[in-house]
Amino acid sequence: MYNKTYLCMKTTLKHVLTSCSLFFGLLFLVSSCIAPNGEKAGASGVLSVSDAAQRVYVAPGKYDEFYAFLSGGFSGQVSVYGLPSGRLFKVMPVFAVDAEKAYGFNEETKPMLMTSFGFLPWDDAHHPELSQTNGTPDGKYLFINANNTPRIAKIDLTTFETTEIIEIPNSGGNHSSPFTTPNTDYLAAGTRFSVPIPQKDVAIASYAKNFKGALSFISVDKKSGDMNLAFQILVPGYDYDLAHSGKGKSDGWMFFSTYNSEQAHSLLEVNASQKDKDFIAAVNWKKAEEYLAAGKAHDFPTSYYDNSYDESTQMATSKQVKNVKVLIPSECPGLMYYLPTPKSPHGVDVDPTGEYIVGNGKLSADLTVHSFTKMIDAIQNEKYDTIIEGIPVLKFEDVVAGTVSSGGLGPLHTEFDGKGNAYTTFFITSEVVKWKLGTWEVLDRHQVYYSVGHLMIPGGDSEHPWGKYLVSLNKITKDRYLPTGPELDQSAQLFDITGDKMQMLLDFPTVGEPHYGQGIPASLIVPNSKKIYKLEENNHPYATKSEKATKVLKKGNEVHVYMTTIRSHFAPDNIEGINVGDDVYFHVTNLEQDYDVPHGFAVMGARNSELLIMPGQTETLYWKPQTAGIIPFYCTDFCSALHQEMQGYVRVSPKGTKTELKWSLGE
Ligand code: RUQ
Ligand code: CUA
Repeated sequence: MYNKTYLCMKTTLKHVLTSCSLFFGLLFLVSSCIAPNGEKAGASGVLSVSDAAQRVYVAPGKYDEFYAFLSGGFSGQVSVYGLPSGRLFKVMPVFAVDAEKAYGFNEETKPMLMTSFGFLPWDDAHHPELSQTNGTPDGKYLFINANNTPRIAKIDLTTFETTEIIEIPNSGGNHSSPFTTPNTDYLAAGTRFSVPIPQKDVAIASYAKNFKGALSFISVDKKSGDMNLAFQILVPGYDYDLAHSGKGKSDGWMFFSTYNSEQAHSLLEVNASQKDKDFIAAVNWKKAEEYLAAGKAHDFPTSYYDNSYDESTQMATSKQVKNVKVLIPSECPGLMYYLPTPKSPHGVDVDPTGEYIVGNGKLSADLTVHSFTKMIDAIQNEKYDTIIEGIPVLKFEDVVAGTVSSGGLGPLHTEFDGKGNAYTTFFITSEVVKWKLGTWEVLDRHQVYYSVGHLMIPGGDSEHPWGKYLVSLNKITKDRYLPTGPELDQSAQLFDITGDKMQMLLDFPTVGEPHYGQGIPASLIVPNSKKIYKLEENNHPYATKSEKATKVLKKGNEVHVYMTTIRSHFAPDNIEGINVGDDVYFHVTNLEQDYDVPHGFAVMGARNSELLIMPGQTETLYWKPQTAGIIPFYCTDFCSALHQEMQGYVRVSPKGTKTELKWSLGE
């Protein structure tokens, strides 16, 4: 099998090479004869290799048209790609420590990973979500959820740095998160695993009685971007799987999919698949605001962390919050409704007009599409099937707009192209199916390799998709790449969706497990991208702004080294008077004010990572010397022709020895 693949790959390579040379000459015409051009090929969805290669080719020195942000899943991070090239630009550390960037290792960023469970070096990051203005991704922030220990992170897209992480209390498995409203008023965060609220020691078999769900709404400050847990809604103990905001006519509503309305607590693959229908929960968050203003919320004591990174002081700080406002549906009529939806829906996706709410019932072949208009109608006429814990359940026939007989199996997620079409992934049959909103007819289907989870169209979950490309985020890779032992990278596949038929252009490997992704035109990010940190704006308490100001202070066991870097030396580069067991803090300021000139800093034997300090920035490495002797340190980033000379020594004396404290450069 590998032989066959390898042969295949060789042929592909030949084709690519051919197409590259054709690119520059008349031979291009010949190639068009051999293979039909894109439009013609469009009819069958089959594309020649040279045509596909041209469409993803970004010449050296040229930029991609789109940024794509793909979650790292179990890597805990977010990776940044260019489309259509599929080139990887950066891995942004979010929920996992990253030794390359000292994230979670330097003193400045350690507080970002603080939680009510203590410092956590890892999480499972699922769904990136761009901030929106007027229903359109605006390129300001990227949010992402931590699934394991419930949190939401915010990444500032001027610096591509994680600048806030807020913990979500009363939650277990923060999966239906962090989906934004059209003006980023709120991010939704529904709990996947219901738990006792507040937590308590009970029998697991008492699930139905003691376990509850929480739907959280995190507000985002319009000016500062500061996230706050505005309120939670206490709901029946189901699994709240995914969410998407209403938009346009349904602005003001948030939709959550649920499974396990059976309230099973064991062998869910059987026990949570009993009922024919679970629910999509529709929450009227504008109503929630009214109830909040009317003082209807209960104050629940709790404890969670809100960690923020301040770009001015270049420090993260942790704040502990002890209280949360909780609304209870039975006390708040009109707050939320359940829409019966077959069968254990996974994704819930709202079309760009806000009229259609698509339930991706993963155990069914058909997709159920609800109508927002019909839903409002049913609510106004109080046509309820039943009421569960104060939540009216509407009748299926009263809310359903249509069914897509897809012919696929295992629908998971749907995105939109803004031209009246929807695209749904099918895990079991490994395909993307294109269908028409309103008529529900299937227009096209394309095989993917293999077992697709999410898909991403830039802006494809907003009011204004840029419907040019579609990225299929596949779970299983198998024979797509050269083998790399038992573990293979996961694979993304890029499609051109401008024609009637989807056309597959490219495979590219991804980092970790991209669940969801977001895409946005580069033009919305590039103009605001920061190139350096200005030294004069560096308010880090241990910043050293010139070599003259460098020093070493020692008080008892605590040593603070105020150090600077500039091509190609550290100041100071000789330090004496440090003892075994001291608590040494190297505060290193990079004095460079040039784009893309970081310096690194590494100390032999440090139980820590390196530092990688951007121009104008200060970072702190903690070091506890273990043995007496001479310890070298050096710059890890090849910064200049004399980078290898960028090194220094610390003399470590035995505990209790009184070696004179001194530091120097060039003596
Ligand atoms: S969810 S595909 Cu978080 Cu579908 Cu992964
Ligand atoms: Cu600084 Cu290498």
